[in-house]
Amino acid sequence: MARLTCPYCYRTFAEKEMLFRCSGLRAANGAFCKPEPDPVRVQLGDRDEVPPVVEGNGKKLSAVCTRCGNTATVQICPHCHAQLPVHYGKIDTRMVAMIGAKFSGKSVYTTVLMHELIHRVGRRFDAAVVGADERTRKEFGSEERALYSEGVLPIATRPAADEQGRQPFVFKFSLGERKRFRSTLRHTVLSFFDTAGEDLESARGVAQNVGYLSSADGIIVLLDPLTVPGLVQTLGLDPSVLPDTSQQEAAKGDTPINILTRITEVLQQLPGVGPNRMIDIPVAIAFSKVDALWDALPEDSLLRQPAPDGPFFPESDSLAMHDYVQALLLQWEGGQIDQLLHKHYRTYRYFGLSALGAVPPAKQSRQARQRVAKSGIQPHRVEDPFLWLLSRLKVIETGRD
Ligand SMILES: Nc1nc2c(ncn2[C@@H]2O[C@H](COP(=O)(O)OP(=O)(O)OP(=O)(O)O)[C@@H](O)[C@H]2O)c(=O)[nH]1
Ligand SMILES: [Mg+2]
Ligand SMILES: [Zn+2]
Ligand SMILES: [Zn+2]
Repeated sequence: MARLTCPYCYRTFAEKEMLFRCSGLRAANGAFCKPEPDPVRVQLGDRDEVPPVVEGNGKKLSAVCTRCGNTATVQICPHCHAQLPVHYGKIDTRMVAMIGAKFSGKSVYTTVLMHELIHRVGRRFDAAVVGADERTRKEFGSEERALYSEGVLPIATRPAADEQGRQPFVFKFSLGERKRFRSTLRHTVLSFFDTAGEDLESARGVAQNVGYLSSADGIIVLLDPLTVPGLVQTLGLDPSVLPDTSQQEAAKGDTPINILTRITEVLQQLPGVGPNRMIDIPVAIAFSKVDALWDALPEDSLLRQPAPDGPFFPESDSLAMHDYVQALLLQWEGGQIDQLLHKHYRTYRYFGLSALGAVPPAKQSRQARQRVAKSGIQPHRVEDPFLWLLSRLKVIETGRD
């Protein structure tokens, strides 16, 4: 039996090791289990009062609480005690990891991508996308509100070491039964971990993400094109129109080739990979913030065209974009990035996207929070890398046209 991977802590376990949480309901004789903080959760920074942990008894979907006699059906991870999505052992889980340099746009991208999946892409595929747990729903809801209703951009994500409690967002993507591309109901659990940029600034920081990267079925690497050496000059972008924060941060931050080199070193340490074997995990190399390049690109540039929106993954459009970005990279930085990817990755593809769709205006003052442009949020091709991974993972069908 294949081992399961917890979408919250990315550790693996056998189905029979799964634990349960007591329902906390009053049993027939009046007994009930009082909620208290769970010491394992407290260590992770979660002090919520919850009913006690119940050991499994061989049955896969329930266990009996020895204290109150109630049947417990809530499955939890044996390592981190997080509540697992319903019938976890029975559904498909795909971990999609996202990683990127500081200031590359990961937090904004996560919020906008999820918003798009829930409100638009879900409908396009006749799929339902929902937060898989209370915390995801609550925290995603407040980040969505900040960005969409209040128009403020997130502050920098704190590094993992600072904050033990930082946990991935977990969503469930459910395709209905009547689809022409799928004949059975199918759930896919998607786990998104928003790394802090600092986590990638040292080999050690990257190594801390190794558990997360090594359990992933697909990886989205987000790269800020404005940090590609030579790009600003080659495109003739006027540096004064670039967002000043981006310039400052980019100067301090890391170049895409350095980031990719470190990620590659981590993935090469996985069992069965080694320095000379190719990495099998599909990797989407997504250039964020392409709106900042639009003015410098011709009107008919592929990076300015919207994506097709049929109920399948548009393979030929995606391949055309891949080739286009590959050619641009050759102009911009002499193809170093492409050489590295070509040498080490069996499956990689380039994407160009913009979560905001417009350059955010400069801040009014040093203390002010940065705001989105007056035109609002107009996402451009944010779902492309994600849909590509889903098509590689056989969750959605690939269109031939
Ligand atoms: N032009 C443009 N700028 C963007 C876009 N998305 C993000 N940005 C800018 O990039 C900044 C950083 O975005 P974040 O999402 O906070 O970046 P991050 O990768 O999470 O950063 P850390 O948490 O510090 O690692 C934002 O404050 C915006 O100024 C986009 O689609 N277009
Ligand atoms: Mg962030
Ligand atoms: Zn109980
Ligand atoms: Zn776990």
